[in-house]
Amino acid sequence: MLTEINFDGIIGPTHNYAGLSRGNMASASNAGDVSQPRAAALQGIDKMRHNLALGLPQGFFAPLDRPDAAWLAALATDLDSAEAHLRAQAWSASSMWAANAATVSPAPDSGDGKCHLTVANLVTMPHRSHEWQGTLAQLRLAFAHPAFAVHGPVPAPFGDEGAANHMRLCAGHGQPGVEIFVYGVGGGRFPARQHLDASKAIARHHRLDPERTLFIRQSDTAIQGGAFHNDVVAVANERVLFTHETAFEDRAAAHAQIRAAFPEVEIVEVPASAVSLPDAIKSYLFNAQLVSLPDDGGMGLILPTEARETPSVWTWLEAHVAGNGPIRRLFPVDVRQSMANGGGPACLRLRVVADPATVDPRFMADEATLDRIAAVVAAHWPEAIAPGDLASPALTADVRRARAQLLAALDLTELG
Ligand code: SUG
Repeated sequence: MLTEINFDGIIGPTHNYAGLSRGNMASASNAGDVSQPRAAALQGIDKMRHNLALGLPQGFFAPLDRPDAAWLAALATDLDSAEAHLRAQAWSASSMWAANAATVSPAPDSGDGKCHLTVANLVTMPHRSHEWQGTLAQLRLAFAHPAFAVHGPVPAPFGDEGAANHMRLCAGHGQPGVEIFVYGVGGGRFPARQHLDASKAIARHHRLDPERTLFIRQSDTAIQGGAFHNDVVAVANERVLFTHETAFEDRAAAHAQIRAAFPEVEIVEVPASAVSLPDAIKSYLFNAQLVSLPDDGGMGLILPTEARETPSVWTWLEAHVAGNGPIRRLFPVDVRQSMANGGGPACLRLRVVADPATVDPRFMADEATLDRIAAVVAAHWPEAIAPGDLASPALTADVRRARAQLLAALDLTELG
């Protein structure tokens, strides 16, 4: 049975605030703060527990090997002598944001009946440009079954940031869908990270039907306002598109294209007059997991607690729920450590529609597995990392040991 599985990135022991992502307001404004890797990872695990308790299938990816000594070696330097900015880029735990791991096209959308995954090249940001090798190794392991086709990255310079700029509309997850690729056009103060040529290459690799594939331009207003990925201003689930008024460059044309390709769509648009773009970005209202609830057939929104603390956002949401909109329930979750780097609940997960029996079971979560992960985190993840700590050989040894303990606990040492 095809079902939606959310794979969350386990937040790695090197989680820190280095201000590496230009155009990402949270990353920039928290640069230099002291991070709390242990609390961060436990927050992520609690989110997974929350979603499991709702009856939603849950998987995970392991953190990558950081600091990335091989990447520094390719730059003819090492952890001791690297310039501070390169050292920070080698240390980043940014693979936690699994929405940027890959673009996924479920089997019913593809000409060959396989579920296709293309690992994201993430070339726009140096600290993320060396994620794809470790991510690809993991995708090849998790999705080794012939039900899947896993592709390498689109070549540079065509920036690809994975599922964060991709939405799917469908009658049910296992039904054929319409896939929407959202791209940006560069030239502004902040970079457009998703290139149209990358999105089109992925659609070809995934053998998508051109009639059911849309390419829509993200608005410059959104990008320059700090929405560095489309999933900061829009999210889709089944027949519902939940979006901010300013998400698309040509709003009317985008909505018309979507309605023409998928007439059953329900577009739930939040007007800028009700929630300003800065409030939407600060609260991460749209960086929520819009999920179909197994119990009652309605939809729920798993959103950051920051959304509840932003009056315009909470007022709009409560009115929507009271007014019988398609979002029936609101579930605030605390992922503050990730939020402070610009990663909300939706950034932390990659959606894969598949039969769970075809996924390597070592990547599937249940309560017992999450207990095991939490025990390793509690015992081995650093409590705090200050910017100056990245030069410490002792901390480097600690974080390497921490990840090795986790891989051993998950029987995933081959990712070593
Ligand atoms: O790529 N932050 C990430 C956040 C990614 C959010 N993902 C989605 N929207 N899907 C990014 O900007 C900050 C790291 C630092 O500054 O240390 C960072 O990489």
